[in-house]
Amino acid sequence: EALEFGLDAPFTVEHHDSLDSTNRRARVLAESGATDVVVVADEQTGGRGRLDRTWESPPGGVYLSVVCRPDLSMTRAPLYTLAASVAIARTTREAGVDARIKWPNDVLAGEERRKLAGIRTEVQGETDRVAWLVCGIGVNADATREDLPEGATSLRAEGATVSRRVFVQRLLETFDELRGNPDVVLPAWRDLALTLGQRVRVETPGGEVVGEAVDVEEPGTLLVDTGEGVVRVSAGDCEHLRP
Ligand code: BT5
Repeated sequence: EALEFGLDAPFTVEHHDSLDSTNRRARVLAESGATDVVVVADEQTGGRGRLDRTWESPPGGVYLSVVCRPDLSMTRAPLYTLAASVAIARTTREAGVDARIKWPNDVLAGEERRKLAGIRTEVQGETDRVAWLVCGIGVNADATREDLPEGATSLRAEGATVSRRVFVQRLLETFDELRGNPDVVLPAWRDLALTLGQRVRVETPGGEVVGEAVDVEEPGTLLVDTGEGVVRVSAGDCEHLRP
């Protein structure tokens, strides 16, 4: 079903009432050569987080996946996750809700810094050339906190007064402006980041890194000052520690 979004961005939107996972559907489209297609669902029955985690996807959320074919090396793909997090945070702030970014892929909202949104980027290609990239975005919208996992929040629970339709529209327009534009994405990310300046513990594939998060650099690498030097972390789970 095609939905009239009246988008000011070059995307074709494919809308579903319910899907197992918009990323899964987007991967099928990507494999068959599609680009600049956005798969949107009102609920997911098998929403995925990073790795093999679950993304709880009750009805009335924003679940979407953007299929892109950027002219990009594989190592730079995390720039798309950064662009998505900036787009989510900006769109949320436009809706009157305080939102900040937690490295690498969370958007937190409200004074309690609860998780409002997450991003799962999947990418396929050769080392020096991305074939396709699927940027999956989940934003809790109409759900109450009781319908969501512990520590989560939604646009509605934070008092936002935006419809899901307008939110998706603005989100996609902002994402389109930012993608592939590292000179804009990185400064915008720094401005919205909650992680920078904090003491963090990052679980990386190579072990744990503890220290102060001092900066982010291309393509999304977190710089952590451990006291014995600066460690560059390109992937992992980050926890903000109390000072
Ligand atoms: C993420 O993973 O945050 C990425 C989420 C991406 C979801 C979108 S929805 C559209 C597209 N289609 C998909 O199938 N996925 C993408 P991660 O950083 O691994 O965080 C996952 C963890 O967040 C879980 O283990 C829970 O602890 C928590 N969580 C699960 N559902 C949540 C929700 N609705 N709101 C807040 N936190 C949640």
